[in-house]
Amino acid sequence: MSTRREFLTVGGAAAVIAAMQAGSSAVAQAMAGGGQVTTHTLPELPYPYDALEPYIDAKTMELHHSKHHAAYVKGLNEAEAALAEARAKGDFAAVQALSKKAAFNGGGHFLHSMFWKIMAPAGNGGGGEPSGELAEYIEKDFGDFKSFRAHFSAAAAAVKGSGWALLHYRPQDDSLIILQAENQHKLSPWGVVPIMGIDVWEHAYYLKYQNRRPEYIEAWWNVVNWAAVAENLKAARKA
Ligand code: MN3
Repeated sequence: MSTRREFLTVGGAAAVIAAMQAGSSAVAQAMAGGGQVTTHTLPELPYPYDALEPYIDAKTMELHHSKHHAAYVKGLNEAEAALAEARAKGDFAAVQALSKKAAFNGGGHFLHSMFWKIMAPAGNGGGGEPSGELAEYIEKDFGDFKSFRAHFSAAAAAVKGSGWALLHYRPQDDSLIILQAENQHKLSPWGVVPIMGIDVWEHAYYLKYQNRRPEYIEAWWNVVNWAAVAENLKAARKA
């Protein structure tokens, strides 16, 4: 407790960094006057790096998780700590750049955290078709699974540059919609809850598929964890 109190009295970004380095709890309350700052952490993958072979290669998974996703977590923590520091000082000169940084990295952290969970080894949780409530929603909102899959694949293939195809739950009318995200935070509307997504940044597939993004998308369907997507739908409906 005394260490904690020391952090609280020091204040400023240095104390946040010290708190992070000391491996303190998820919440670093080191900002005197700047409010509580949550520290985000890189989630473990629910399977080994080579588990999605041959559809997604181990090297891609390792780089994607340990480098790319880790960088978004770091960027989000930095942006939020800097925003808290600006708040404490009442100096918002950098607020636009920091807000952009927080949105970009926060989008990256959230989407990747979902992405790992909605995949599973082919034939061992991954692949096949959805069932139950999720299948009923897909039929209601897209006609049938084949049409849904064609629409989702087309959205993924057509993302301009870096981005995602996303399946959202829209609580306003209790429906599922397919949209895209440019980068990791632009193009989808407010109020929807992403329950499934495919990362189509080149870092997600270039080592194995080079410029053949449609081939990666086709392969990806073999590792979709429909049970996890169904869980996401259930949670989104409850919320
Ligand atoms: Mn990515």
